[in-house]
Amino acid sequence: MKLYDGGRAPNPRRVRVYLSEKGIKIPVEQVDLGAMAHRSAAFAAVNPLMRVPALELDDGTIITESIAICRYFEMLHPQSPLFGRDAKEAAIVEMWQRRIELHLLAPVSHIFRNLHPAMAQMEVPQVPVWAEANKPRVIEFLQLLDGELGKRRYITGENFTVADITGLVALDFMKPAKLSVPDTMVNVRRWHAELSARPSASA
Ligand SMILES: N[C@@H](CCC(=O)N[C@@H](CS)C(=O)NCC(=O)O)C(=O)O
Repeated sequence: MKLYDGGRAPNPRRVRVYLSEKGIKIPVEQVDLGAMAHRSAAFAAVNPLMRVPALELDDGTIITESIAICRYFEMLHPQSPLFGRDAKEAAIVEMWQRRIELHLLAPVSHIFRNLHPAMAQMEVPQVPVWAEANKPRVIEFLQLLDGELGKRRYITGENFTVADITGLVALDFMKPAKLSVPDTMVNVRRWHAELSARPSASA
């Protein structure tokens, strides 16, 4: 088994944080995104979408999509559960994971990719107006999160889950995208501080 990782990029980090939370260690191969190694013929043979992370199993099966990779390990290592403990919790975790992925991680990513000069080679063409259009969407969703996080410790309840991992990675990714959580959003700030204090945050 081998995980194709991608340094500081947010999606591979989701998998690393998940594996760290679970205490799972697997062989890793770094794919140098800065050098565009993910666009090489060799890596395109692994993932034709030319994106990381990707997990290669011993039988040659390739699994891509960060959450699909985490789910694979969750079935093998069900304790402690990060995808919910019963039908209702699993649905709530799925709901928040998707909401955070679609309404926070994705818009932050659009902003970073379409404005940052370092992304000019990867995001072709860069569309600055699309980045700007996403800025208010980030704030709107953070407002929703702030209200929810006033009611409970983690985004799905009293237990840390994979939805919090997507939240941590998305919030951290705001920094290189030159965005910040407004001071007034005390609940998001408290949540971010708590997630950042977990040992897995350094993964
Ligand atoms: N939906 C995929 C997204 C994978 C993805 O977009 N990865 C980025 C790094 S965070 C990438 O490989 N980008 C390379 C590129 O855009 O050329 C997942 O959840 O893993």
